Amino acid sequence: MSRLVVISNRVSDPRKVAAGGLAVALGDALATSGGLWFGWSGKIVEGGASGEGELHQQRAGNVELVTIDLSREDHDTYYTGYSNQALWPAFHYRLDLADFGSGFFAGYQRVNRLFARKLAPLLRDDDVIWVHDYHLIPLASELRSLGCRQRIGFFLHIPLPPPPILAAIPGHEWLMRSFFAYDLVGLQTHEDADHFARFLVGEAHAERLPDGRFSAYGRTMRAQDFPIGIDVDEFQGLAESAESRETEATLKQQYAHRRLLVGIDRLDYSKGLPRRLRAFRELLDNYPENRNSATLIQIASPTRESVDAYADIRHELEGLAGEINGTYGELAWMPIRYMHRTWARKRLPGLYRAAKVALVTPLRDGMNLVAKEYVAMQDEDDPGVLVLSRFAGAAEQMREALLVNPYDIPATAQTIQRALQMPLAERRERHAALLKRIREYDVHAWRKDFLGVLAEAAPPPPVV
Ligand code: ADQ
Repeated sequence: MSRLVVISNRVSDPRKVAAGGLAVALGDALATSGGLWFGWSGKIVEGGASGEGELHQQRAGNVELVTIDLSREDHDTYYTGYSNQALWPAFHYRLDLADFGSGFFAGYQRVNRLFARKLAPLLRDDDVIWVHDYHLIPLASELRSLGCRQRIGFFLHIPLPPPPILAAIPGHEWLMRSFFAYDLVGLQTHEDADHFARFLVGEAHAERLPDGRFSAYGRTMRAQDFPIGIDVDEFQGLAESAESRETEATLKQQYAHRRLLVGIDRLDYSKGLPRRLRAFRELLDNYPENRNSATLIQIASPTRESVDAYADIRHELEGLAGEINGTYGELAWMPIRYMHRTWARKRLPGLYRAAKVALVTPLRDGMNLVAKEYVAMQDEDDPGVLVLSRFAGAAEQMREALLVNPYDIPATAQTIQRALQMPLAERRERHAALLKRIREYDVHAWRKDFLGVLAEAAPPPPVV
């Protein structure tokens, strides 16, 4: 069996709960075949030489974790700069927020080259290599230029926008060409895969082969959607933890005579949080029976705080939460409980179970695993209702949720009201259909599907 090598910006120890479902799923695959996981260590070396970094190696069972430090300049240009201020906004349809600042692009190339240079000597001829996410799009082409001939797959966790948006990215020709160094490119949704195909044919003049692969720049590559899932069993197991039970019991007692709604996100402008709060305010305005009753717990974890757009969204959100609480709050009831922190993973199931309604209303999202986690955690006999943005990748699979357009605030408020009033029989029916689907295509099925298609996408290289 070939060894699996995973490369992602950050590496997590798959044995730790905090690592989350993806790490567990990749960890499983790595542990089965014996594997290597490579990425940034999380350490920034002030004054370190750019394009250089110390390697650290650590064993976790039969998985080798190899990480590399980054100099301050590399970190600020590759990670904060090109990845999070150029590619992240552009790929989330927010060209207005994208900064293609000088030095970002060169830093991105430099760090991808550094990763390739450090990784290549650790590779075996028959390794299967799986690269994750937008930080590392050019990694395969850097590896190929060092002579690597292994099978290499790539999975994009964020959306892929339509061709005119991609075409606005300076250097997009180079970026798109980089994809052709992979044997397989995985995307979250049909829609993303369709955008990608249109771009490849229309802008990169790729030829679509009869078997569905694309040919350009002297290489062929397969691209298709693999909607990422969660580890339903692992997550349901977490619900048994003391922390989760305690959270559920406390909240159920506190809200015994009220209705609890929940939102859990990273504090990112793509998640649509200000519009969500405005829709909640509209709910209180238009449907007064919710006053003194409906409470939204909104947890927003800090992220990328050195980027201005993130500081702006935090201020906007805090202003709105204060304004809504100031207008409607009573001594014994506050409509919004807003927390700017990361919630312990072990407590999440308890929060999901106590909430009658989950609001997952991003303006654009690759998939959104919170939507799936909420469904996985519901009591099948008395499940809560998922209000889901049609612009989350998850909406393609989760048609039985109440789908909303988050830009339409009155309609969103109306849908939240419908969720709060939904009869038990309808809740059960919708929940059963959703749970069945997220169970069938969980994160393990996703991983096996991707690696299976990668194995077929290109023949193993000849052993010399
Ligand atoms: P994210 O943008 O981070 O991921 P999401 O899929 O919603 O988005 O969340 C990932 C995980 O983080 C979930 O397990 C969730 O429980 C956890 N999480 C989120 N907010 C939290 C909080 N405040 N406290 C504690 N835990 C929190 C990117 C893409 C997504 C895609 C995933 C996976 O942006 O679209 O679904 O990768 O591919």
